[in-house]
Amino acid sequence: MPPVYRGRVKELTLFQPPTRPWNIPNLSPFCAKLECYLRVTEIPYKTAPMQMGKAPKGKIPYVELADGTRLGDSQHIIEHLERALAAEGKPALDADLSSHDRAIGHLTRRAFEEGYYFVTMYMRWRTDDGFAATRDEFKKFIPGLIVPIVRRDIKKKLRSQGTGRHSVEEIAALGAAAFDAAAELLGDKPFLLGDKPHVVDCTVYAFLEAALGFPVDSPLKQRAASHANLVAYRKRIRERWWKDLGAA
Ligand SMILES: N[C@@H](CCC(=O)N[C@@H](CS)C(=O)NCC(=O)O)C(=O)O
Repeated sequence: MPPVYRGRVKELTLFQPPTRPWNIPNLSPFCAKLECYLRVTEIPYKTAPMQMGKAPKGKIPYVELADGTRLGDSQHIIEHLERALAAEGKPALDADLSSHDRAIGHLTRRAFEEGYYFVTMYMRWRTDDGFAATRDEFKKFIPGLIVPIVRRDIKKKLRSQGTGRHSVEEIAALGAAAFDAAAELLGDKPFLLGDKPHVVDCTVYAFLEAALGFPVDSPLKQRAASHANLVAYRKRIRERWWKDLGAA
């Protein structure tokens, strides 16, 4: 497949956690989404470890543009870059979408980012075996003593958001429904909305990596892995844009 876009938008710096845990792009699915977008669009970038105090929205990812402007929120950053590509007369990743497909992409993306995200957090932080694997990765870049404090904070947030009130079985069913729906939408197409990737693919790919790459087995992981088309989709994107990670 030819490159989707050979960009001239100037090099930016992507601030994110500095590791590639479990042979996946990033601990943070939002960082993985944005980095995937940068790779697919061939926008030049370098990475640097985040400093939360400098994050414009207090969250990761955030970027610093060539002119020194800092932007936060993966989607805000992508929308800025989509406009920058269009201003250069280059096709933005989602420029070819019909309004119907744009709506499907938007709703699918939001289902993962605002719904399934909390399932990921639950599996990593709320379950004891999930936490053991997560703690080992966090200890690579934050002091080990802080990790239980982060856990306490995340468990509190999960409870107030609502996901933390469910049993692990209920969570597995919620998460499975997201992958069942993504598999149905993908069907036998190469990408969710057709023959080429769009922003929604960066999101779904990032969450698929988080689920399939997580080293703790669970009915949820098994359900995601049971969709042969999703497994092939992950492989297709890795082989094209994440060669440096090697095979899954
Ligand atoms: N809507 C944001 C969500 C970013 C987000 O939730 N990032 C998490 C890491 S996956 C974070 O920064 N958490 C730290 C915190 O909430 O303090 C985006 O798309 O960038």
